[in-house]
Amino acid sequence: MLNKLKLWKDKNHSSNLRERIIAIRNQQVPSHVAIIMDGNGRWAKKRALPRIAGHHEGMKVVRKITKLANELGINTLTLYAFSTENWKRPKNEVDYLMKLPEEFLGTFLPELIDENVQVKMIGYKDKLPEHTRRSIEKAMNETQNNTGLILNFALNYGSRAEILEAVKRTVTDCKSGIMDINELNEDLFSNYLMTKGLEDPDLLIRTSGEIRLSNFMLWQLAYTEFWFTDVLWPDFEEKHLLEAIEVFQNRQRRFGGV
Ligand code: V0D
Repeated sequence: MLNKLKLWKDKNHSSNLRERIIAIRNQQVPSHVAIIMDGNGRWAKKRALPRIAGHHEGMKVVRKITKLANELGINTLTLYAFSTENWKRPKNEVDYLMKLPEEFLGTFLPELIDENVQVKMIGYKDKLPEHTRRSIEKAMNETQNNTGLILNFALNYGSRAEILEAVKRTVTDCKSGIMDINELNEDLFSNYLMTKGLEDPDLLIRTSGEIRLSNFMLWQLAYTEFWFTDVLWPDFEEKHLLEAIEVFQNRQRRFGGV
């Protein structure tokens, strides 16, 4: 394409994004958006690249989408980065994935701090390699007093295990008398989940054409709007998040009402 034409198109494209961001911000923005970031392996396969190349590309998209979520005024962005099932993948792939938090934070933590982002995590921390856990904990510590977007990574997370764990601790507290079983309700039970203190998601996005939950936030997604796309996570762009939120806002307008 002619350079001039390409420049014109880029400029036009970004001004289109700016207008959409403003329009979205003028309506009800989903407070908590959760994303199942699927399709990194498929993206790599299509290009005859190793799967880890897809994961690396996906990491860059995380940065882009975090920035946009912050600009949109979203309060919490939960990203499903690694499930309890993902340990079954080849060792070299798992080893590589476990280096991504360090690489991501090594590159982007200063910017996140600059943007007032709080880094959080849900999932079983104890099973993560020491180096992975330490870099995430350092980021959580350094951003804990920030008041902007909560960037919440679901890592080694599985929802049934989370619920079962919560049930066990609830029973323990009932037996010891800390909790009265007759007082136990949905709100009190929620405090036993890993998402304690976080709102339930308003919008769930899953990429890569899979239409299922795969053991993700089963309790928390009870009233959530779902938006699915065939776009693979490494191909996910700003315009896709904007589209998801526009659809969300249209549904709210049509069904939200009284
Ligand atoms: C690979 C697509 C960022 C999904 C995104 C360990 C699969 C890129 C993180 C990250 C992953 C996690 C915690 C944190 C900071 C960054 C990440 C994993 C995979 C699994 F504090 N991207 N990313 N973690 N991928």
